[in-house]
Amino acid sequence: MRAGTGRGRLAVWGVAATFLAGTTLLGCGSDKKDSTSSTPTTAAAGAAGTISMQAGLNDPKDPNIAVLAFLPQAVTVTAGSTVEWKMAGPEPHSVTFFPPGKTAPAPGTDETLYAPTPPVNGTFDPSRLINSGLQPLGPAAAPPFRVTFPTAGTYSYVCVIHPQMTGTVNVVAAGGKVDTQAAVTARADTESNQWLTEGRAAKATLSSTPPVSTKNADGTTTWKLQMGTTTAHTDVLAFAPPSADVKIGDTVTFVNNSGAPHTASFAGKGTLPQNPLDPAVGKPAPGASPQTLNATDFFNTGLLPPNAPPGAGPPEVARSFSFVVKTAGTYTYVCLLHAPSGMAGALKVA
Ligand SMILES: [Cu+2]
Repeated sequence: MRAGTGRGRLAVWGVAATFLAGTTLLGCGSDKKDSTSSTPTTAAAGAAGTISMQAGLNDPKDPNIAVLAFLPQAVTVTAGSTVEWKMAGPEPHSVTFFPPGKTAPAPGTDETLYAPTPPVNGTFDPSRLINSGLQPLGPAAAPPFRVTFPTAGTYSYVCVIHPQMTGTVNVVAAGGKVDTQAAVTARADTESNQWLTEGRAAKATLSSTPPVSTKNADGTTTWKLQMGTTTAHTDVLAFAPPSADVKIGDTVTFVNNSGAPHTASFAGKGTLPQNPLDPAVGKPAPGASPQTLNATDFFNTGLLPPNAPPGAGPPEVARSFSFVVKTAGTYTYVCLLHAPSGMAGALKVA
């Protein structure tokens, strides 16, 4: 139930790179050594050129913090110019322009959008879907997604798995006032710094919030562990607390109050599914709640759905998974979707 309907869809929703990709940043203030804009294009007014920007960003100081924004949010270019979006990862994103009369469906409801819509790099046509698909889907940054805009107009786009990620390309006739690459990079820096500050503050709050515990009639305790948090412009991909001390016989409840789907998955002596599309990712450990933590085999909450729209998601019970811990030990776990962003934790049972 909790992860039943739409499990397969959710599985691809949070699709993530298998390894932590080395991030190459376009406009991150925390990484001033900007590899992509060392030679700013001086796109003089009226001249068509290529403008380079960034789709999303993981904090170079803390990969748990994923900026959910196009950097910068808006660009203005001359008709005939090309805009390229860098997809550094590890969190995947899309650059998707919907044709008139169509809007982005709710995340996870149309898997066809996760694949690119050919031609992947080409000329913008406002009458059709222009879609990068989710990128990157592997350990390395994806090649930039490029679109050439022949006609003046204002064109909006979104990321199909992060509805809060929206952007605008303003295309003006030759001779109009347009952005230089330097201006675009500067705005990307300003915006990314702002969102990183927002995400870091949210993580600090999440990390400093003590776990909620409830005393049970039989003397045991039920511990509620949080799976990430979400702000207007970021996802914090971290468990809270990252390491929890509990006693044999206690109950642990993972609850997802964030805006992204998550799992808490224990490898035991086995191995974890590496591919977020693996059906095992979405499959919770079988049995009635609360289950018992299996100390030796793969043990999974399955995909717990997000509390989205913020605060108006499914009831908490549908976003939770509970189990009793009966064997002493230290048990590490990860989110199978966000392990590349360092989403991991430990339970210490004594
Ligand atoms: Cu996750």
